[in-house]
Amino acid sequence: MTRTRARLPAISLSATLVALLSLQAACGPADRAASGGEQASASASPTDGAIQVVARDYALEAPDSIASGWVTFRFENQGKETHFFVLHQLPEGITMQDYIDGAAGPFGKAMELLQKGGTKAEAGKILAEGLPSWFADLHEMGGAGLTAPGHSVRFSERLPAGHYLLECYVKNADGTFHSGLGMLRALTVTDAQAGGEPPSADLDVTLSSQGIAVRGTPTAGEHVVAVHYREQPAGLVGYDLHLARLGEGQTVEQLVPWMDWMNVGGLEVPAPATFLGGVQEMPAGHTTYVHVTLTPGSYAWISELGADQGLVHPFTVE
Ligand SMILES: [Cu+2]
Repeated sequence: MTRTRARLPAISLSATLVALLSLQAACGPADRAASGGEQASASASPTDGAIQVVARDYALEAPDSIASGWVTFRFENQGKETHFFVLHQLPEGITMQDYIDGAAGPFGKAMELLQKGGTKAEAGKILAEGLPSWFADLHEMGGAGLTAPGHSVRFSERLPAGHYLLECYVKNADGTFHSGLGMLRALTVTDAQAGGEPPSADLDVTLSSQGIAVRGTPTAGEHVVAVHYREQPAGLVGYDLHLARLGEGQTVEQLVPWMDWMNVGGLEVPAPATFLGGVQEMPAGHTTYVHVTLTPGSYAWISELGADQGLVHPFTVE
């Protein structure tokens, strides 16, 4: 199990890269995302001071640059599909084009193998041997969890200065990654200090290989959840946290395999739950804060990585 898990992060990242390859093939979207300037920048709301990121089918609207330190995002899904955004921090001197170029060969080969029925472990071996060495210095630095159409999520995280990519790699029913349709965008985090502070939390969630540990009672109403990343497995993608509301006939058993894009139908919309946001992975030792509003019903906290290995926590709100 350990060997399999160690490879999962690298394989999960391939969702990102396959999407980038699609972008490269299309040329237009890659140019647009790289320049950043052609997309309308969402203006910050005067009422809450959060950095606004808007998802549409298929684009991410956000500022071109923001200050570093504790920052608060508000991610709003104005599309008709479920979306998220991850924040990839690029190593010093590495550009979006380097990222695309470095990934093209290995991920193309890995995908080809998977489509022919190869195993995840075999695909992981291709990636481990083929990716450029700087991939080890690529950091996943948070972002918004899965968010259903018409919903939004507010969260705070501490971001260092650097060059980032925002990406949604949820897939359509035909297997097309959203980033391949335009949901990829560059973001610069400057040396200027945002000056924000983390909010006070009344619920705590801790992510580790032991699962999702929750402290506090998720009653109906508004909560601020502190998400602690106690450990992250080796690799480029780690544990994250999404809040799923389960409607009539929807089950955790259906949801778990959906979280893995490499499974048949995995990460393909329509999602088998109504996602109410969450926070993407950050390195071990970080804490992020996410605002949630609960009403009576059935829910689950769930991680994209490791959901089938215990990182799922169903709960009921009375
Ligand atoms: Cu999307």
